Amino acid sequence: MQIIPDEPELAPDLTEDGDMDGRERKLRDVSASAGAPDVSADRDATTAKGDELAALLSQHRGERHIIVMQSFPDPDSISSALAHQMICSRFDIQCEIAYDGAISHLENIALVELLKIPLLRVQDNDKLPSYQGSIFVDNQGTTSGLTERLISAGVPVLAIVDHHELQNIIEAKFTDIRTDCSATATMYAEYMEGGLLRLEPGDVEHARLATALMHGIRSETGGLVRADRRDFRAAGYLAEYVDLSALLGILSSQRSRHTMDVIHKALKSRSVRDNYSVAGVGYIRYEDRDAIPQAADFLMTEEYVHTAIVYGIVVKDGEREFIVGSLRTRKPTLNPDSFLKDALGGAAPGHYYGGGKREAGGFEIPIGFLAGRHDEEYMTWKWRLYDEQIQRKLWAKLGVPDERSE
Ligand SMILES: [Mn+2]
Repeated sequence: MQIIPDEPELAPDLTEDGDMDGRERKLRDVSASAGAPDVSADRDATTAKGDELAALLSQHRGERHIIVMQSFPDPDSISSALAHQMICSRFDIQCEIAYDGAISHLENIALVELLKIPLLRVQDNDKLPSYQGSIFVDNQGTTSGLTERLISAGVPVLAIVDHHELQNIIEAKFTDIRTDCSATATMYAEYMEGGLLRLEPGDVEHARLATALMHGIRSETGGLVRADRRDFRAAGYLAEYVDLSALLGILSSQRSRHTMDVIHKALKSRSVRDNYSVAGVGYIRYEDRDAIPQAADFLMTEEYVHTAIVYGIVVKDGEREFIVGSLRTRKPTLNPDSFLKDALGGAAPGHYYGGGKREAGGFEIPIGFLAGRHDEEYMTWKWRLYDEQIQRKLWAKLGVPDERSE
């Protein structure tokens, strides 16, 4: 790394004398000159985006909006949605936080229960036309079943705030998509600190929000292990408002028995080659879908493994069936988004089965013609067929000879 000598003292007219801004700017300049990555540009961009979001929200005062999370919401999306909801209430906008799948991860249930976050599970379409706008947080419409339904109901997309790779499925009036950001919760903490919602000590609602966002950032960065400067800054801002006993309660939740069973299946069926661990877990209940990423996380704990992929056939009430898979990687050169798009392809141009962000990705492949529960033998054959096809595609794309048949 190139060491840049200390910059000369800033000319007095560059600092707004005496105030916080002046001091802050000086501090930033010192960190930049020490060769550390310059986060001030990011922060300025965030402030600009925050102002833009505030302008949009003031144009929509008095309205009712729906905040759309992915079908199976994680702590990052739940906490970001809560932040959006609380910011909106300052603009007299009433928001409901919605999803269409299930919350089954016990840690997520604990988050929602302990912090009393009201979530709406949307089943029928009756109420959808009553919303005057939709907001997509921590997703861009690709991982929610509500996207198409809201568009059919004529609800305009007002905003997208996300950190996944650009999906280009929906367009919004306001878009803030930062693929270099570890968590959407970090983005919201930055908006808040920038003035959209200044946290106050002793405010119970603010403590609730700070706790949720802290958990969102922690869980999205592997307990802050993968956090970068921005995440630590955001966490630093939230820290003094966090309800520690609630956070401890969330973190001490255990795994359900169904999740343990799925992890057990993944361990038994995994094949490990060249530091890649790949496992098919067979049929699993819709409610246990969250067990798949947890199993992938678990396979990552085996020595030498840098990438884990776990998938299974998720069955919803015997009606809808689809392959669901999760990818986790520590390999810097493996981009989960492009890897899954290339390996598995898609149903139509631009509509891929999978996608992701840094270090994690997921895929969903509908089982059309072969769907339906029949006798044992049929079910076994169906699983084998899909298992075989996915393994072939993954190993081929990884460039590792598939030696399972040996
Ligand atoms: Mn996220």
